[in-house]
Amino acid sequence: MSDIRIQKYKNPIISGYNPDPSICRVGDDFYLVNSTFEFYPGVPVYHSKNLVNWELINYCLRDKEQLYLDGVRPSGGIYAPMLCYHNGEFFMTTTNVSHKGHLIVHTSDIYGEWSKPVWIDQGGIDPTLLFDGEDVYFASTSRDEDDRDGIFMCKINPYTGEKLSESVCISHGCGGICPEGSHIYKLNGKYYLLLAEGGTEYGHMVTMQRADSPFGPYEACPHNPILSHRDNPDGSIACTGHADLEVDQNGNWWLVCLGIRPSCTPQRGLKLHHLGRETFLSPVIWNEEGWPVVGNNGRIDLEMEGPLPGNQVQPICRNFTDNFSEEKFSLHYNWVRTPHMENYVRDTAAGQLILKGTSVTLNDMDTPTWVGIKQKEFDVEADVVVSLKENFSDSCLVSQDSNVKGLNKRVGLGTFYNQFYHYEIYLTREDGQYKVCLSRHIHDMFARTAEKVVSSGENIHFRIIGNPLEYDFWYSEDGKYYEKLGSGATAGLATEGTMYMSFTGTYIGMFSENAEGHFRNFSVKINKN
Ligand code: 6LW
Repeated sequence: MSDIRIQKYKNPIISGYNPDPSICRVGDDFYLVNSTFEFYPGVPVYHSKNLVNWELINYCLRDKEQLYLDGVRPSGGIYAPMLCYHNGEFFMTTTNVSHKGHLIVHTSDIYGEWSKPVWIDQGGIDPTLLFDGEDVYFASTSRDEDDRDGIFMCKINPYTGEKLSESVCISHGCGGICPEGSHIYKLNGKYYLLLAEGGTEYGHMVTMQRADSPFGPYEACPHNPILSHRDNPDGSIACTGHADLEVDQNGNWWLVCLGIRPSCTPQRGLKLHHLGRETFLSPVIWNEEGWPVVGNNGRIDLEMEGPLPGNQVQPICRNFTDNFSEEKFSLHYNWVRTPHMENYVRDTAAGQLILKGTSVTLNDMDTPTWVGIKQKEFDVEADVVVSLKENFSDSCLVSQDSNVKGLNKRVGLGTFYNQFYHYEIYLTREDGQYKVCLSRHIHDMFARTAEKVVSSGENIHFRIIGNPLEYDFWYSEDGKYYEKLGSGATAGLATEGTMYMSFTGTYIGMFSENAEGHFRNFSVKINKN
């Protein structure tokens, strides 16, 4: 047994858009999964030995049968997952709210391919599994005959998805709206039901119940909610909820949950976030009455300490660089819906990424030629060198709308939340001139807000400098002298402001539309503030 040291660590443990975490342990290895919605691949798998240093090692869902995303609306697709391990196999269940609902995949190699999906005929979202002797229980949210939200459960065959019992309501929660995110644990002969309630916004909370049978009746923890920041509106963390529990190899308990870091200071009186809902960690102790106590009496902080398992916590570096010398894309790259990979060429000899744009743009509910990484901190500096190669004549690029002429042929770098919320600096050519431009899409407004003529379409350096409140867009023709083209408020990409309920976070990515873009030396560095 490793000597157990109380170590300090920083939250979030997995930063950027990584919501709805579920964790499981095998020996002294921890694995964690998150939701992915309309982004590809589906359901990232992270690995850690100490619960603080996490490595992205795989995705559960890749092929079309596992992950159908064609035409999926923003924040549709893959909702909350659950990961567990039983008798040498990993099982992951989640919901594709845009295609057939709840699915289960399994594998004996978490670094390898996952099985074809089986589908479960039960409503709602937020599925979870409990292996209990010969029985496998499947629970999710759903609605009863009075249209009341609740947690419903049935027995299933996890390999076929066959229901082996009727779905019955086991809980309506502990009084909060939207009881969801259920996980069931068998401890000391009792069944513990962990829920998210209050909705994933600023009223979010985690509740606990327990019963002698998995089907209840459940009694509520006397100090519910066991975790919430709903009464702490000006804190540096908010919206904590949607949790999962795991015990480490030393017998110490831990909770992972989602939370947000508001991008606006309390003085601004606004509560906005654009990095997405992130994954946080807290130590848990069980009191004498057999109920869990999370963190600092139900609150967590950006800096915490606990008897972390495994090795010494290592410094965390969240910088990302890609000189395109490797054949494969890093696992940190994501795409919007299922990509047409023939439009993405890693030209390792020339150290460049060729993005073959099509007529699909960042504004479309489709698959643009775009690839990005999650923005992991507020203070970032993103850089790339771009060349515009034209494979269309000017004549076919007359824009449908004369005042956005030239938006058609675009290659560039941007901050992307979804098709209605994105800012980008890009290169175009119109009327025989090369221009660098800044365009911004917020709600139903999409416009070019700045432009400058440049001498060529070759090797233009783009730079985005982000801070909690603003993105500044810079360009250079020689890589030495940079000129600021314009700015965009991070508030324009905040989850709270989206005109349709959304659950994701901001990416920094490269794109091409109606032209071919050649990209070199892409990097996103965290600026120490
Ligand atoms: C998730 C559910 C939720 O499935 O949001 O608001 C969904 N609550 O727990 C997407 O994260």
